[in-house]
Amino acid sequence: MDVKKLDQFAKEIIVEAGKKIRDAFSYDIEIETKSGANDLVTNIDRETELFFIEKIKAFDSSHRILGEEGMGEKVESLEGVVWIIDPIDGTMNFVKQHRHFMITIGVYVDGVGILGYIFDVMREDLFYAIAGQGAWYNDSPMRKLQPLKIEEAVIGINANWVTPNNRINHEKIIELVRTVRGTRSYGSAAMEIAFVVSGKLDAYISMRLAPWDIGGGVVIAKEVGAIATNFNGNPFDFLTTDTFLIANPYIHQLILDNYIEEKKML
Ligand code: 2AM
Ligand code: CA
Repeated sequence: MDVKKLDQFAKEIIVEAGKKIRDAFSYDIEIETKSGANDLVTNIDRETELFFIEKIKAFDSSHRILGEEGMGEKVESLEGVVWIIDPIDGTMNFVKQHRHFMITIGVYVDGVGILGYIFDVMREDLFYAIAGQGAWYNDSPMRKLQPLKIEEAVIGINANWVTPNNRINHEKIIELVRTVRGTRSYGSAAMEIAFVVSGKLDAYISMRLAPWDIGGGVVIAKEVGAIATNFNGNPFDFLTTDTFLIANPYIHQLILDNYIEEKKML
């Protein structure tokens, strides 16, 4: 497989899709809810996913597409070449803020990530990696993550988890928030992952992510030495939703051991 050519093609369609999404702000965006009132989808999410499917199938019809909006074929295994796509990650930001939403794509061959992309559509900023060759922020190579202490860390976490909830022990999260230098919450998992791999955040914690939220990000993570696991310290399960912690390698285990205590689901 010609990875360079595939990378070139992926970048072209991501940039083109980004332009289409920015142009959509001049038209009507139709907003619907999915699993609940805060789970949004728009016609633009669907149109963007279809755009990717058409382009990829024309490039190589044997490639399969696992997209959040489910417009590709049903993907139940990661055999062969699979593109894991979130056409808009952070749909609430897209609808409400008109910024801070990402296109994110991971290309997997027999379950192994070979290309990863996170594209900030409004800033036209691209974080990407080619497995084994390194990671880049636009044209600049990204550095390996450097040692740091937990007290110096800035972490991404949703404020919900600092309040009593049935997923994790919030008292431990309060301790974590008091220990670190600062917290942020951006509303796009892919954006928070892009920030961790480029050292703008030192960890990001989420109770429930889907394969398309992280498929691109974990490929980039590997190249810069960021560690990405579920709360058990195991690799994320790509065929379902899972808990997720991505962090600077110097604090990943420490966060898991000291601050994350999952509650048993009834
Ligand atoms: P989305 O905007 O593509 O749905 C914070 O809301 C982050 O979690 C966003 O990146 C969002 O992606 C993702 N997210 C929202 N609801 C989710 C769900 N039910 N399962 C997995 N990820 C979800
Ligand atoms: Ca999405």
